[in-house]
Amino acid sequence: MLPKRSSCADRGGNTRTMRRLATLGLLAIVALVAGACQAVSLRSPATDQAILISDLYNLVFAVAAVVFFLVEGLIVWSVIRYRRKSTDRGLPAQTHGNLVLEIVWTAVPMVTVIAIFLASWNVLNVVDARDESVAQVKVEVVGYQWAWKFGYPDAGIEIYGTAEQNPQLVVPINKVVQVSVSSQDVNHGFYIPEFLFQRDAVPGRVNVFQFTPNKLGVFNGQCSAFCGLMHHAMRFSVKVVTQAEYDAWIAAGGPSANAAGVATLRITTTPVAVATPAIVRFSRITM
Ligand SMILES: [Cu+2]
Repeated sequence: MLPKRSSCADRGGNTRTMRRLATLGLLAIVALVAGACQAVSLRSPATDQAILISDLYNLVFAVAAVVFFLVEGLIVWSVIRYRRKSTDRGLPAQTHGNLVLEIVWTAVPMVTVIAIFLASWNVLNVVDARDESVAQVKVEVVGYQWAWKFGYPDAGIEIYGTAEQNPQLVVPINKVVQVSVSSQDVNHGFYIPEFLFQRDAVPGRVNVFQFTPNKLGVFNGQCSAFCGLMHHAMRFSVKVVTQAEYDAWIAAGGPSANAAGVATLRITTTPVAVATPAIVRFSRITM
């Protein structure tokens, strides 16, 4: 029969267990914060509007992190500080109500939520704001199963993508670009992660938005609405170039027939009929 452990040994064991739990908790918090920071910084904003959205994300994340550590810290502190000891008999002294505490934990969340609401409202208004008179490039985007059409009405250029050859939108840096997005069949979603922006492409409706790219480079986009079996093929990209490069691109009539990745794109001024494969044709269910 094993000898019974003394209460001193019990306390020593409890202390070691608490220390191990505290260490594990600390490691978990560090891993969580590191992972969250990486997730937040995965996409660096590439438009003026995206910077505002990114700042809003970071603000909300910072507030959420403070609330998390405050609440979890108080819970852990209470559990450790007021845990039952071997010498305890019965319940501790009970406290009912604390006016100051109740005012604080009502007012602080209220002020926090109102501040986040006002910041979000401000960013939403800026991102959704559009003024046709300041648009320096106008683009028409049409989604169809399973690609995109990009049109430059002022230059008479239309680019039709296919599921195999994803189209590329070319825009100049630091210029206000106005996009009119619609669909010719089902709902699609025009989404560019680095722009931190998505807008629905809806049949029979034209959604208009503006953005100002502020980084040179190629930014990949993807249809964000599940629109059928080949939804995954609805990719595209946005190439941000200098004004001189953009002017040369427009003067050349759009993508070069010899350029890699656009060789099979059709450049035309008349819409093409887009065939829908039988395998992805859906019929309406009527009762
Ligand atoms: Cu789609």
